[in-house]
Amino acid sequence: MFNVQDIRKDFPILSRKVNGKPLVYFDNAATSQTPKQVIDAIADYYSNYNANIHRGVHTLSQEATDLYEQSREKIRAHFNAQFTHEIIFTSGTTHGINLVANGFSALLKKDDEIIVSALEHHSNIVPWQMLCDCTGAILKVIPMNEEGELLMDEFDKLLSENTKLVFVNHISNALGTINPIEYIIEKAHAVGAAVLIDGAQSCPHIKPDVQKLDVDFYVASAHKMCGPTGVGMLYGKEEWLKKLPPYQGGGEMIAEVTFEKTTYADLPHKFEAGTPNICGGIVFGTAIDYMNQIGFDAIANYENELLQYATKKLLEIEGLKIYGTSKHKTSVISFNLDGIHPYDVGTILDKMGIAVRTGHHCAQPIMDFYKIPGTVRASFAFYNTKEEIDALVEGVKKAKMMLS
Ligand code: C6P
Repeated sequence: MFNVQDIRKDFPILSRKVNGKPLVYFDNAATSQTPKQVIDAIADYYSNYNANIHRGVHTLSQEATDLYEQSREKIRAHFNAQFTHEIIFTSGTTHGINLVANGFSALLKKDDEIIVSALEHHSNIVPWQMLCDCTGAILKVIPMNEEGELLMDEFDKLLSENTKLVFVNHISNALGTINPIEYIIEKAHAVGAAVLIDGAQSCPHIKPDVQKLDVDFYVASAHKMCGPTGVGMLYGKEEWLKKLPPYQGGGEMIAEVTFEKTTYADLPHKFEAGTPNICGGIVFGTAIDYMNQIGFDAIANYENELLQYATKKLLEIEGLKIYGTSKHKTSVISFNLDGIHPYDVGTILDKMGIAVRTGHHCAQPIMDFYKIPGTVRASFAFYNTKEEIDALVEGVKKAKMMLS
């Protein structure tokens, strides 16, 4: 049974005060909060297992290696990858995307085409621009409508035999739109293009099945799903990971090194040069266990309730406009008050203990589309409550009064 008050007891930070007021944390799309199960697992690792992995014959090193590899298997099971070696530990979504982009620099040629969408985070735009700069490939963009939805008719028109790669986020961080990735993957594959899905914003709400999706690459960050910062995962189909060259050279990713020639380690180690975030990798698995124990269906249902409630309440405020009004969206509300800068609203909300994000949310093209400098973004997680939304609504009303 989903009981939000019981769940809140798992998150120590939710009982602290900010500026003398109870913290209302609505910046979950930036990073989620950490349950004590994960905090305890971090302490347990450093108290009992801390050692470098894949290197030592000593017991600590072997135990840490086992925990790390068990976590990789947990991640495989969660995303339903076929093989554990298709899961690469990264430092986060950005790292995963750059790893793939770098790999494709060896496979693309001039005038090959790459498609991204108008809803992308900068980390799913800039690496592809850099890739185009060095290969002569061409970047094309799926446009969006006022509701913040991608135009699939336009996507169909962009596809051709020149399309080699398609990169789209599963859920927009700035607007919350859930993109039709099943359609995108099917159509891209029909012209022989590979697809990378940026799951940074979907993984806190949805349990993706990479085999069912038949996606080529899927990336995520642990810190958006109750885990720590500095760790994430890249799923890649075995055939693609074998084709891509390594991203970084160093320890761990080699089979044999001489000054004449180096051979590379098998997957997944080929892409994991250097000492990784060992503790982070291990407790990523703990965070996934925690979320699965609550259940992704229960999470999605409850967050949708929060989204509907907050949307209705916020729209009762005159002069408030919500950006991103697709029927298919997660618990993100991006909004502005008529004639008031989002930064000012965010600053006043902070004085009331309410944490929201303001600005372009690393998605400047979306703000350009709406011709605004940015928005106030409230993003809800399964540990938030309707009472907290009431506090937000009161806070926004107060901000409006003070700033009008
Ligand atoms: N978005 C937000 O406030 P990293 O920083 O590598 O963990 O994730 C980057 C990233 C990539 N794609 C999407 C869709 C994202 O939302 C993010 C991170 C945060 O919206 C911080 S900018």
